[in-house]
Amino acid sequence: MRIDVFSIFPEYLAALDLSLIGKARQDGLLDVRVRDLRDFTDDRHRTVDDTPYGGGAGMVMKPEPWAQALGTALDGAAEEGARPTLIVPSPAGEVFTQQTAYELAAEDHLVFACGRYEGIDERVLEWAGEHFDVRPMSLGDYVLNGGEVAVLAMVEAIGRLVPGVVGNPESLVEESHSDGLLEYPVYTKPSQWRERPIPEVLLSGNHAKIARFRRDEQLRRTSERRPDLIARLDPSTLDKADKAT
Ligand code: 6GU
Repeated sequence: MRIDVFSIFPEYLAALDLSLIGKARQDGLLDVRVRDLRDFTDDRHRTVDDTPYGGGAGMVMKPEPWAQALGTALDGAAEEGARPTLIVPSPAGEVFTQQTAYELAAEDHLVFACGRYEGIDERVLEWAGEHFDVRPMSLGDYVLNGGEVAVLAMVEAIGRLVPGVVGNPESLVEESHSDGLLEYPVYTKPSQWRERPIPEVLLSGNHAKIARFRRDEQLRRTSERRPDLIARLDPSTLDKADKAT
């Protein structure tokens, strides 16, 4: 998978050299290209922003550097006529979920356009729609100073779902959100710690009972912490014992 990221703070994206995603890059599974938006300006001051038409606080990102930058993401595109997905991090976007991560992990080419200030001139997104599938995306209902931290989160969530990136794909099956529920609690040695034993069933060797215990804990936790997720569950994913819980 090819991933282009454009930002005026490319140093923020240095974390993509580390850990699982850094390893996937080294292994050739992810082709991540981070570029400085200012390299696509043509004035002495490398200007990327200007004052908003209609007035108001803050600055708006100018269209010309964005058009130059996004044009280079199309240049080396996999095939003629391919439409890469352009993700624009914004608190005004659609909420990014595990479902979104699965969808995007199946794409060949993702492009991230990190806005700063009050955002990017809207005409850039209109123009980009001619060449990209444009998706404004939000991490949740709070405001960050720019898209960079959101891109770190999204690239990690998407990249780990690309086949081969996570060594043991089984670990993707039982994690939070994979089945619409939060993950069950986990324990390791010692079995007794500061007067706290682990739940006895985990020592029983009874795999059916352990599975039932974990499933009940998932349901209990999710109801307590995220009732919104329970309301959105597909009823066909619940078994008889789930409904009794
Ligand atoms: Cl994706 N961008 C910014 N700037 N703020 C956010 C966000 C994204 N998601 C939540 N807040």
